[in-house]
Amino acid sequence: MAEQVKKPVGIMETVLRDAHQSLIATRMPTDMMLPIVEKMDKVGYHAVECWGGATFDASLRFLKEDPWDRLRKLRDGFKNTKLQMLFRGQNILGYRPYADDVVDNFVEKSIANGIDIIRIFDCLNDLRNLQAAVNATNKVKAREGRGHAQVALSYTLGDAYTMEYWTDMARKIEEMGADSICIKDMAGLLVPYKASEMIAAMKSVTKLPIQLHTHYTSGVASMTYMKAVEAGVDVIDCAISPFAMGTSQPATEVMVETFKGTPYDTGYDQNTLSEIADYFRPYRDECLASGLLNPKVMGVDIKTLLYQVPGGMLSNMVSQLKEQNAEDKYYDVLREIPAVRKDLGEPPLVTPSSQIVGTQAVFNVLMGERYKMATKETKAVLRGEYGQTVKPMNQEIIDKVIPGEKRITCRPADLIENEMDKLEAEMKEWKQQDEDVLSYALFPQVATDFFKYRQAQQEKVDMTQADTRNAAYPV
Ligand SMILES: [Mn+2]
Repeated sequence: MAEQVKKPVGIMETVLRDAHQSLIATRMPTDMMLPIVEKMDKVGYHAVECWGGATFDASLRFLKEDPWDRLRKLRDGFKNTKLQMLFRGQNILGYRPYADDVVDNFVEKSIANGIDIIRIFDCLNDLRNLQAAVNATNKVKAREGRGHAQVALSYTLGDAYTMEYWTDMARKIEEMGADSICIKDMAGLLVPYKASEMIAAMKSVTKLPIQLHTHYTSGVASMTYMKAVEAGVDVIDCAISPFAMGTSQPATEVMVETFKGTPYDTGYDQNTLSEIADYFRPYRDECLASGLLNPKVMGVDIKTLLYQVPGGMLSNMVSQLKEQNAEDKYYDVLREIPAVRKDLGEPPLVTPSSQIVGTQAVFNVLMGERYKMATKETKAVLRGEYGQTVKPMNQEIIDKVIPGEKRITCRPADLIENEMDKLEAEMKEWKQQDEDVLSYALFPQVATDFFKYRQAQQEKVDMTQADTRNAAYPV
């Protein structure tokens, strides 16, 4: 091995985004992050992930923090390290498709406030839904030399998802002007030898760097990373040990040690990493003591591999069934999920398709008749409003749920008129910075509540504390 050419693997540290999203419902406050930034900045990480839909939502909703302000503070602290965010394609950080002018503006402001790398994904892997965000990033890059568009493929299993499918997508991503590719395995479904095969196949058709993202949920993640690195993957997503494993990512220190002395050696200093772990460990203990971190999510959930359903989706489903006093229907719903997924064109299960498929499956079982009731979102998927699925949707279900309705075959956002002016007009009484319009665009009610709270704080009025209702965010 010593004679092999050196090819250090990069690590993206997820503790400031996905790790706390996966383990403690995205509740890490900015004040917890800032004291360790200077040390983290010394490691030499490929990037630090620090922003995304759930962090944005939870900041406004539960922590009563301005997510833009968090980003600016992190940017101030990270002098050498690239900052990365997760972006839901045309849905931005929200749950519905937005007009291109909102996508454009959001990308502009994200980079202006400190983001370097934007990881853009679509819940249907419909690349048309990613093009506007990629173009917007490239526009900033051409102008300012900063900004990197990473297109993420949501990894999933199913008849349609052959090696030809993945290599074909890799080619198309290169053609659409992206800077790198991510394989985003939300549920930990990618097993080690499959990862070897997939990375090698993708590397044979594209020159773009490839980054792998997975979760430890099913227990295979570190083996998957090892095989992927051997097959040539460029970057892996890891979390510092106190916030690693379980539904989070493999531990950073473990991966660093694994590749030490090999051609893939990261060169990171274990002492620095150890100091970072020391910083986060008491916070982990605190989260365990308060119940925010449930030891249940730290184990291996083999059901993930058996049912191919992301962990977060299972827990949502259990709470929906509980509300209806129908917990005995758990296995009926588990069987119904793949059936609904097939009806809807076999999409990957990731926000928001995971919620749409899961909720419809619960309805189908509880109503005693499939699609007796369809959710607004199921109807929208069937109409094509979320984009094109890799397989055709079930015509019988289309005829039953949206009889005679017109379906969309173009890029959905082509039908959405620019909306920035309208959004600004709706919220202008609260606007203190341009970014506020974007917060409002994504989460109108939550952002408005935050603006009221902020104003009350500024006027020193004592307002009711943040809503602490538990919410789970699929990752
Ligand atoms: Mn994730």
